[in-house]
Amino acid sequence: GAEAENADSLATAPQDQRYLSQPLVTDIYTADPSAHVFNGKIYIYPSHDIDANVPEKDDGAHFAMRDYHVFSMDNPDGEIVDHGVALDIEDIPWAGRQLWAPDAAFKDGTYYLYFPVKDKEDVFRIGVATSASPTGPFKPEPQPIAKSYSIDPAVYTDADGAAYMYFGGIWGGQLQRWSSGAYKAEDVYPADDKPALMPKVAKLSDDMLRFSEEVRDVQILDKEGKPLLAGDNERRFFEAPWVHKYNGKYYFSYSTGDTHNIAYAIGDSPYGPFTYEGVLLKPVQGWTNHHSIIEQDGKWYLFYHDTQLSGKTHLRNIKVTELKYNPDGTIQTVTAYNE
Ligand code: FUB
Repeated sequence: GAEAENADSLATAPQDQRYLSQPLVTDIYTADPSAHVFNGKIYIYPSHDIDANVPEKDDGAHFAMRDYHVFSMDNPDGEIVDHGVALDIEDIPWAGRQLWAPDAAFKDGTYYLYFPVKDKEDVFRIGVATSASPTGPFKPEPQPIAKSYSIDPAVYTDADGAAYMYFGGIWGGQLQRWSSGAYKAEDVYPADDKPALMPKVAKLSDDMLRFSEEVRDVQILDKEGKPLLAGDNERRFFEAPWVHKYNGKYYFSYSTGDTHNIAYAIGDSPYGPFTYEGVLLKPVQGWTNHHSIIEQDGKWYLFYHDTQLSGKTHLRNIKVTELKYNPDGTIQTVTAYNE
């Protein structure tokens, strides 16, 4: 209808059958949904998209977000509750601009919110904030996590209690500026026939506030055991890492960015290496594709976003659909559109 066509106003959820799923939230724009089950309930930690009137730029400057809201639901068909502002950029002493895709974790009675934001020198760092409640408000630590850089933190806690942070994003996410180990304000990409820039992983300290070891590369390999190449845009890592475990295997999934897939690779250790397996979510409306995967009551769910409500790449809306596996452990590819 007319409302849905007006890109500047939020429509009430249009039950549009061309879409596999409808937006979960319709009164604000939300993206990059990191979902978790805490105490049997689903909590979602998305980006909160706004129209900040920043002109569209190649490096993503128009994704100029300034706070986070946390959402909860008893199950994916249940009512979604907006718990309001959980963290505001004004309360992060070192933050400059662009509060991007967050994640959350729980340990020993405390909830941790991990978030990427550019510092005052315009360098992306990853921060952490804590709360006694899964919905916040979260209190940020005074400094970014030491030796953190780039974007899109995803924290996976293994069955033995060890927690790992995966992170990184090329292009607007600045990973290509760290090839030397230190930040250089210059984009350096490997040649197309060389190994691609790989996402990063580091084990977290017992207090969940620091890296307890040096940052390592996450190797994503082809079926021959060779690293995916920089020119392999259909398959190589771009941004949005996520890790989950299924039947004893570790699944590393991520966005291929300029080719817009959510791809996945499978390994035997949280550090990898991971062998490329396929695409779990085909491109969605809008440039970005960013997801998370959870299990609740024996069913698996894929949280993702598209731009159904706005038609604009930087004003997204989160969605959820069931995720299904084949008997051999591969994932059935999700197509978000019925047309
Ligand atoms: O939402 C801002 C950025 O866009 C995220 O950090 C990326 O993963 C992409 O979705």
